[in-house]
Amino acid sequence: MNYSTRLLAVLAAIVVLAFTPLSRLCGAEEKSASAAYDSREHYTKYEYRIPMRDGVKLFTSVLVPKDASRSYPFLMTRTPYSVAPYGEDEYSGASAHTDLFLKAGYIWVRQDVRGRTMSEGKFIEMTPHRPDKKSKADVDESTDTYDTVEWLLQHVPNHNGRVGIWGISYPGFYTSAGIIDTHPAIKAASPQAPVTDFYLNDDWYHGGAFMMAASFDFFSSFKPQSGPTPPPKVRVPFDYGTRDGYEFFLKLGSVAKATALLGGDNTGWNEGVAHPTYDAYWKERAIWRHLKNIRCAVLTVGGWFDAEDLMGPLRTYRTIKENNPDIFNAIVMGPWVHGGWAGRDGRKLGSVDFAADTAKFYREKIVFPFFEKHLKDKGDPKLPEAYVFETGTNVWRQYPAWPAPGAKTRTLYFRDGGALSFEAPTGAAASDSYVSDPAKPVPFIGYTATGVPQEYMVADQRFAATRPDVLVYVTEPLEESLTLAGPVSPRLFVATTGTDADWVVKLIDVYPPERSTPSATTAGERSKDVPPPSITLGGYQQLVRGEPFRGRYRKSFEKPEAFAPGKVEAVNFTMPDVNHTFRRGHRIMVQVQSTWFPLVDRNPQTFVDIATAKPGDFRVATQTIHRAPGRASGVEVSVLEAPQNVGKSGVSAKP
Ligand code: PG9
Repeated sequence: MNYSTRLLAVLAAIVVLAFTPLSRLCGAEEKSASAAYDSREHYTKYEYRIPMRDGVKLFTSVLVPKDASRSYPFLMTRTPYSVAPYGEDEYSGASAHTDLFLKAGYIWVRQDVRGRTMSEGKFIEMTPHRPDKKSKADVDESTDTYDTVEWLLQHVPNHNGRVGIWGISYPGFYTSAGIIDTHPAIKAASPQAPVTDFYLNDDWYHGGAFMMAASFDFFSSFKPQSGPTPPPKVRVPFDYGTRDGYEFFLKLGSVAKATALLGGDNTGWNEGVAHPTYDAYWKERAIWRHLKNIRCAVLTVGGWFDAEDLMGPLRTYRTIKENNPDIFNAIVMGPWVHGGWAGRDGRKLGSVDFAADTAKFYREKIVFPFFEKHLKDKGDPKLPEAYVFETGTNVWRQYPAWPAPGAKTRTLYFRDGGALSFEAPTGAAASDSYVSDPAKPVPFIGYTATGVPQEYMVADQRFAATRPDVLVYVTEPLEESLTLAGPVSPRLFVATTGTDADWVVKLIDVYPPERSTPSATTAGERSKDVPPPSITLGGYQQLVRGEPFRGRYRKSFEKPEAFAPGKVEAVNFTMPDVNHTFRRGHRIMVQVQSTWFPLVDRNPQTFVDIATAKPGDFRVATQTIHRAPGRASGVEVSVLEAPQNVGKSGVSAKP
């Protein structure tokens, strides 16, 4: 997650006015017509240091509407990323994501969480929830939220007694954690891209593999602090000394070397790297295990192309549904990157065009009406339990639950000659092999960049398809469109000449060669590192979903196990859901490889501690994928025969 991504995520989480001039935060930020909206004219800003039950004071900015002729609900976000600018005379411009609310009138609350920026106390990564509280010293995000709400209700005038909470990414985690044992005044919450389990596919580890480039980029700017500390006037991004992240991390060698680059005292990074298995450190931070006793309406939001916290919203919605069946609990999944629903127009990502301003539709027709209904009894958007954007056809779908009811699990099998088919193999033993060399890992993007360019989640995979260390399986052109609506689960039968290996599986939509639609990106729009846009999308291999799995965890994330060289073993894992239609004439492709660099740190392909692996530990290995009866490798998908026709994007007719 590069710095500007996180800033956008924070900005997007601000329902209260961003106090930093928008133009400085995200230059490319859409300048909505209402960006002229002047909060200073309509709101008075106050800053408080609110005492928690253990005495720690949390810095809280509050904007109160000047019009005292009516009362207003609170809308709050709690963040580790600062509520700058500080000072009761410091305001900043609205954004596309906030002006709807600002004009409608809310008491806007933003709080530095415990131990961050101007708040007192000790910051703990993803504060573990304390289910058995015995004294005022037993605090967590649920108690800090409860105490903050109590204080606001008693000290802020003109409120209507109701509170909403939301936030994106880390602020999404604080939203989820804050509604456990919900304060009675909290009537609505929207955890958005909520960090939900750092080890099970949110941010740090995916399939047990370390998401190195993103984590390094994030922690290079998210530093520990001791005591209330104002944010730096100017944030200086980490200097990689090159624009080529692939070269940077290859030269670095092992993850342990990165620790030194971050100063050696970066507790967040150090803790994450020190726990490569799913141990108590991660389990006690897995907030989804405590999403109980929630007594407010919940609208969870996520993006199908969120490189950071895509599993989080899916897991949050599912767990809240299981544990709190009597509340309004809904999920929105759009064609967005991390936080992309907040400030951008949600029309495009890289070369892919979703044919409508999906983020504007979400803001105006989904999240704004959600809070207006539950915090003001104004209107009723009659939201479905699942409001999901179907990529490929580019329409919004409404379902009574997610995954879409009626979806059927089928397996796409790897077949002879690189074929991919719903027909299982019947012939004699067969397999495909490739040589995986950690010194020449498969890049995750086909151009140079540092950090993780967000568009990689839909990028053209042709740069990888031609590599000898990438297996490619592809269907014939589809005679009928095929819609996937649910998880994607690789089912592999593998062997390696090493004693450990990573298995990266990528589900890809191959456009027909004659497709002439121009690419969504134009010269003016692409970021510094995105390649020149393909003038047409003919033959484009769009990544739909891709994830790594570290083979040593095939039996348990708690107890890694070496491979016996040459022994055939099952490697099964599940990738985050998709809702994608492969149109008629397109092909479905699956690529399999054992490196994905530097998105994922390299597996030495020997059974050693990876973070501290030495150059001699990194060995070439031959990886084999079996595809014969009884060892029929493939990918399980959720096929939805007849998705409900909801109409053009943004116009949701009743199904
Ligand atoms: N997903 C980002 C993150 C949170 C916590 C740790 C590491 C990364 C974020 O945008 O907040």
